Amino acid sequence: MLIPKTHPRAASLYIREKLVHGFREGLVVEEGLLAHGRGEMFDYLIGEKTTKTSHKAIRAAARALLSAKSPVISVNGNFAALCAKEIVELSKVTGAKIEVNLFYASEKRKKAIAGTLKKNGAKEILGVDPKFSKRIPKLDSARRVVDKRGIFSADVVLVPLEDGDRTIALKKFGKDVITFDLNPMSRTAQTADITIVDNVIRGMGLLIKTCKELSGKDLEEKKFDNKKNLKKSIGTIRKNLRRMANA
Ligand code: PTJ
Repeated sequence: MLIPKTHPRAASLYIREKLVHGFREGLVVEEGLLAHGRGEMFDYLIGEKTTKTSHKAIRAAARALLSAKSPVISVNGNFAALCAKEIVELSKVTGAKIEVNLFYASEKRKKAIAGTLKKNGAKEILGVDPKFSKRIPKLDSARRVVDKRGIFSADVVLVPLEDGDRTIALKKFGKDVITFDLNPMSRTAQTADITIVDNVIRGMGLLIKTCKELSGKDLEEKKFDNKKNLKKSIGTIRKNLRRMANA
């Protein structure tokens, strides 16, 4: 990587390089590069920083993960390329299982992703052994195939970085869904129980830190209104656009 730290866009160029590296390593599919471009655009619009609204969602997500009975972190190619170390750490802090679940499913890529997570310290990776496959009803994409020890029997699922109909199907199947999505208007963002409108690169570290702070504490239920939070994120984008248009 040849990006000088003083470059005005060093952080976002570094994230892009990480993803391209993941692509060359066989973790990320070509379409994942396009998905990243969508994310970059929304990151620009939210100001390339974790907003107050996102901090609130991160706290709600930490509570939900820590109080879950069987939490699962669902991992796709982009998430593995950007956050392998953090996925493993979050799993250790919360006791969540890690499951590989792909839209563009291939056995080769599943193995590559599982291998990267194991290199980063994961002990067990679900979603790679067809012996345990089950189907989520009312879902057409390859994402419907899940592990019966993981997403199938989970109560809370972290589903980052996807704009699709899986969240609705998971909700109908009785799961609580947490997502990271830079686009507050995506289908996943709009249908999840808790949407963290932040880049996984920034948000995952903060989620881990918050889980560590709350771990072992009394997690009395706190009201979290996702719709209200999403409206605030859209408001931030609107404000930034207005500022840019008037500059
Ligand atoms: O690895 P696979 O086969 O499961 O495929 C994964 C991709 C990402 C290709 C697939 O899930 C996909 O096509 O995603 P979408 O539908 O483009 O949605 C990606 C969503 O994530 C968009 O709403 C983006 O704004 C958002 N996003 C992209 N990069 C980031 C992000 N959100 C948080 N952090 C990011 N770094």
